[in-house]
Amino acid sequence: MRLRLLLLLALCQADPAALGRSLSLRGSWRIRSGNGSLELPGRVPGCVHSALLKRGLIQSFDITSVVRDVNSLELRFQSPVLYAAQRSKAHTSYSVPPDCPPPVQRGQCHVNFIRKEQSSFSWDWGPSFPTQGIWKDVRIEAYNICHLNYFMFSPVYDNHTQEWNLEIESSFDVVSSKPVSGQVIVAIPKLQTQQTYSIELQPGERTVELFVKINKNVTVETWWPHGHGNQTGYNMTILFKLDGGLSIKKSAKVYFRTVELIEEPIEGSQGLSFYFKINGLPIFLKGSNWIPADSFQDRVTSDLLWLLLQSAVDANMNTLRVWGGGIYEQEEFYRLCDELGIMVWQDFMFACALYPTDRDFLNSVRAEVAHQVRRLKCHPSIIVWGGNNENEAALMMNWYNITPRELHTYIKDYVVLYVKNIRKIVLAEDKTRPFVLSSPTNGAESIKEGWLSLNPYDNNFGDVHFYDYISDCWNWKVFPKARFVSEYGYQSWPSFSTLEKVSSQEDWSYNSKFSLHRQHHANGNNEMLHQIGFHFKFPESTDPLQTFKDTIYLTQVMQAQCVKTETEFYRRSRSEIVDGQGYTMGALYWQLNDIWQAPSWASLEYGGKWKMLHYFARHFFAPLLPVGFEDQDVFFIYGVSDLRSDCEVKLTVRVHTWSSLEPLCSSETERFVLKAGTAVLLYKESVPVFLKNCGNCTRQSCVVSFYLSTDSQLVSPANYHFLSSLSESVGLHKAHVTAIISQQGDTFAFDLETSAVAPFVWLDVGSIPGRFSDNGFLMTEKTRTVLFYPWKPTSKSELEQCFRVTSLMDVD
Ligand code: BMA
Repeated sequence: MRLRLLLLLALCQADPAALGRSLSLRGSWRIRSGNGSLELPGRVPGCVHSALLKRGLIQSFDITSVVRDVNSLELRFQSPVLYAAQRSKAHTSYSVPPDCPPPVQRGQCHVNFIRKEQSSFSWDWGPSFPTQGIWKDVRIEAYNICHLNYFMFSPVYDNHTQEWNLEIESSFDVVSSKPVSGQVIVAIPKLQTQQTYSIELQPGERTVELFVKINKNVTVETWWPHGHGNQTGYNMTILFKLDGGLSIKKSAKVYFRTVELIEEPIEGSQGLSFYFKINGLPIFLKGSNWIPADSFQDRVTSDLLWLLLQSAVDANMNTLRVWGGGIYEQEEFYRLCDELGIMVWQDFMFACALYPTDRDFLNSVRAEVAHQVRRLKCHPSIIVWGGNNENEAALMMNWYNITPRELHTYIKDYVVLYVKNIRKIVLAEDKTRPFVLSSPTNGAESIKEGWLSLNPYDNNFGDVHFYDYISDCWNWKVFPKARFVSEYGYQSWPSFSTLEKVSSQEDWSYNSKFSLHRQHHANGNNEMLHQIGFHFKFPESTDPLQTFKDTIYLTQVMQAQCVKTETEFYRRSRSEIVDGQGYTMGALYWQLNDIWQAPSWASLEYGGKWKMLHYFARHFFAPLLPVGFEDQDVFFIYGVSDLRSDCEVKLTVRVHTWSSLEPLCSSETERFVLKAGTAVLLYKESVPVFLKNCGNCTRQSCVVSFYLSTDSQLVSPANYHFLSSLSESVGLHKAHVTAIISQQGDTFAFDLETSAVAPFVWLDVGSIPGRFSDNGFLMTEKTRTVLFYPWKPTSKSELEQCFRVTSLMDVD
């Protein structure tokens, strides 16, 4: 069919002066087919397809005429690697870096030219598996009146009337040639809310918007993040009763909560705050960053997602950032986050690259963004949308050596993609949560500077990412006293039982081909040794396999201790401004989970086994935590509370000598009130005075431990502070730790006994799935009971067979 575009020019109405310059031809046109069989309205800019679509004359694919009794469906896939290369080659006007990942990643090139999981072409923690195939559910839908394409809802709180409302949008494809009318009944029984609406759907794509007022005589219980309250949700049903006896029923869970991102001036500090309020309450975001759970998404089961997300909650996390180099996760992921109270910082999938903005690319992105926002916006867990990962930083810190002359082209592309398209679509589709353009970003300040800041890592604005593998991580002074730290971390190796499954004997050394091959971060293996070298002795066993296992253990000890020091610094910075910096309200370490068996920043190994860091996270993210640190020979303890109410506690400080299981000194404060949502100084003492008052202590021979308690009960984890590097410690003996295992219902008790003080006691049951109640701990008492929670049925004898214990002095 030949089509003609007709413009009805109202020349007589145009400004005559304008005729001499230029006259815009934008606006309403008419489209007529060559043979005149069809005529319809169109728009410029626009295209014939969008005009036909708008009129309902074409739909995504109508297969009515080709369907037979038996059908064969053939889908052809082009190599994503070749496709990306072709698209990059076709982009002749200028290059869009980076072309290829660093060689150490052994990956594929030009991933920024294809809308597919960016890390599937390799990453610094992952392999290159550029998958292709139908990786999500696919179906044929048959309908002859209309079809419900999207069903979306947003609870909205009316500050003025102090009432909850629910905005429901239902988008239909009406294929009937006549209007379809009927009734919609919305019911939320627990909230004693039921409303009926009459609707009429014209042919074509139609959206019905309903506004439901929640019965104000019933108290609506809000959804709270984990650690702050319940995750109450309400069952809702919607019934569309339409002409022709068609009825469509939908049910969903509705959760009510508000979210605000607060960026406002702070007294005594330059810049702006950057923190989230949920239901009006400021909340410190604690957690980590989520990457795809497998290279092959079809292997990601509900069970695996549950295991990983439950592990996040068990480690006292309340937030995960779905990082922009991965995928928009499956429905089950967000459903679990809703139910577990995990807040989600949801990136759009753009990471560590510049991106093209040609028409095809933008069209694809627009469809992607609109679809994801519609699909996901009903989830209370998602509290913020993020435009991309590190692309503001990539441009402004000039990662790709762009000359000043070329910069404006890339800045223009950045603004087109993230501001004029993604941001615009998100704000139009969803008014119930904030949108930040990038991570890290300076937030409002970046916007003020023209959407990109000169230094997106500014501690006084927005969020920062911070990595430093060179400085000693026990020195908190190297960490940024920023408003919000959304990425930071250190690598470690996964446990031997995890590696063993994908390697063989010749691979089991730190410098084997295998070890180098699996390390995708340049110099990563050396950086781990460098950090270990600051505080620990290297393994010197004559047995090479033992040396490998000891090195793995030390990388995990180092990582756990580094991330602990850093996280505790951020948590104790929530209530103070020091030298103009502070009010830190978020700590999300890099990264929660692993995509394969390899060294990485993760705290959960591929398959879900907890690394030592994850056990540490359970402590350093605890709602009540005493944090110890030193500054110029003075020892401080801060009390950090994430609780919603004040609590009355006392602080106990103990000093142990490495050589004895009896504490040397112990002191206790009076009971005091630790205010809700604060970090305050509880204790301050000069180290020499402190040591002098406690027998013959020296920095090398003693260690300090401390905890918060009420009269009868420990209310915080027991924390500790090392007064010297452990490689310089005096008096530590090799500890002989034994365990008696007994079954107690679904769990197993490990009754431990040690012959000496033992740092970093690591209990390992190899590949038996499950986790301990605690692990990697400092054992200063003779006995201790630890529970093992199996994830699959196991037995006492199986556990006894696999059980190994390692503590620091075993490494020699
Ligand atoms: C950050 C992330 C990832 C990366 C990690 C570790 O920059 O955004 O790109 O894997 O650091 O290098």
